Amino acid sequence: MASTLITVAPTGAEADKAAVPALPVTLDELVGTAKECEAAGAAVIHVHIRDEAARPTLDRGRLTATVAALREGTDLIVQLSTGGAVTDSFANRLAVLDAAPDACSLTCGTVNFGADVFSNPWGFIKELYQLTQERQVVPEFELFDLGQVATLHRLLGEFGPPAGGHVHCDLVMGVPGGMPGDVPTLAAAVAALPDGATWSATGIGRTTLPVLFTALAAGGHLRVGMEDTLSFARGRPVARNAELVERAAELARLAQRPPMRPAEARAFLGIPGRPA
Ligand code: KMH
Ligand code: ZN
Repeated sequence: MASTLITVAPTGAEADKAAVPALPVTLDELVGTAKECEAAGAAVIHVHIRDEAARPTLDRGRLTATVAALREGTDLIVQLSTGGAVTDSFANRLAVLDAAPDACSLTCGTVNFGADVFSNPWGFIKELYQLTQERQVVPEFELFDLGQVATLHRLLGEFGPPAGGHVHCDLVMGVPGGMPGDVPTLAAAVAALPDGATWSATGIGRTTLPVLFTALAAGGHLRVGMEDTLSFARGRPVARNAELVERAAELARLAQRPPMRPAEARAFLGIPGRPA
């Protein structure tokens, strides 16, 4: 039976800990969340970290310690964000790979991001991609808009396949400024992906559930977490990341595509197993 890859994105760079106390921002909170989410059915964790004041940071020492702690405490595939916050420099975003994660995000173009701009010019994309190939870090191609799918084709055409040899994408839908989180847009994006690529989808904010149901129906995989939504239901804030994973896992089981476990996910994504 086919299974469903569930990624949890527990923190993000945007939500404010003071306003959202359930957001995991310390290393202990992150590892605790990761354990609960693994038990609930996640196989990948998409990681943004915070500093001692709960502000987003790309501090190399903290990133390295985070990768080590997540590996120690879980079997999850550790995917570091190279998107960071909209204020992060390209140099710091490239340096994320120094923390030697299993995987990283790689966004395929610039997008309006609410009142901000999430900047990913071609020069940065190709430098980051070549670095992932050199370091053998498996990229997940984050696609916020249909034009970014064209850039993904260009990237693969010019620089060849990614580390691990398999192309896996994440459709990030419903960002104010990116593609909407609806059925026709998801269908169009999936139809435009490179042959052989697999994909997950996540819907930001109120597009979370429509995108989740559409992705399952279309044979895709799922990303959920407090990076993408802070509401479990209308008027009911998310209490724990794990409840979003539990809901995704339950729906995946109902669709007869149960959650993929981390070892299976490693084989699926082309990520080597951990040394014993
Ligand atoms: N925080 C956003 C500006 C990624 O992680 O690669 C970018 C983002 C994408 O979250
Ligand atoms: Zn992210």
